[in-house]
Amino acid sequence: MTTARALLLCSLLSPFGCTKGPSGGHDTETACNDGADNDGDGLTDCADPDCAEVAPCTWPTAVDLEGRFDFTSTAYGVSDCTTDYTSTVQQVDDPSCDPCDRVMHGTYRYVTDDCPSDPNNPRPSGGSYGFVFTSDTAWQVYFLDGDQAWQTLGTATDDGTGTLVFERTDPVNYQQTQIGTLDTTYWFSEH
Ligand SMILES: [Ca+2]
Ligand SMILES: [Ca+2]
Repeated sequence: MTTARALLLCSLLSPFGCTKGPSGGHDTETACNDGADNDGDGLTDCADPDCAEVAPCTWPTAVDLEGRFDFTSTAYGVSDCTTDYTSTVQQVDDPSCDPCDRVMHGTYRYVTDDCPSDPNNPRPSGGSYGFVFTSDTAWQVYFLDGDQAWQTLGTATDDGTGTLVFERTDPVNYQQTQIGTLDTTYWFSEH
């Protein structure tokens, strides 16, 4: 029997046919995220080429992040300021973000920071981000806040160059008066 015919028969008979080897298992990796080597070829989950096209194997495990907080003052005597940081966020095992396909954590390197420091609220040394990979060009982004609660940030969308950009603008209040606006931007790109 030719190989092609054997494969066709195999697929027609599946799941009763197509066993191979002493393990008697499947002939392909049937689940790409169960921690098991389903077809007994020594390659588990994403390490098996059978899973090459299957999420979550196609999802990134490391992403370069640039973050910017850009404060624009509308109050007399209050200056504009900007905080920029970079990070490489890496996949971590964190099931606490319930909807997330993946959680990534990274340490920050501050590039620019001319905003006033607050001794009671020092700059974070790193951060955790959660992602739902809605599509290749849109990700839902979550952020783990200082109280260890996941906050929904919104959608990062492809800017046309493969970098996914998240932007939002929030009012900044001081003693119940708005003193300016804060533009938050994250750029996520392939590591
Ligand atoms: Ca396998
Ligand atoms: Ca598997």
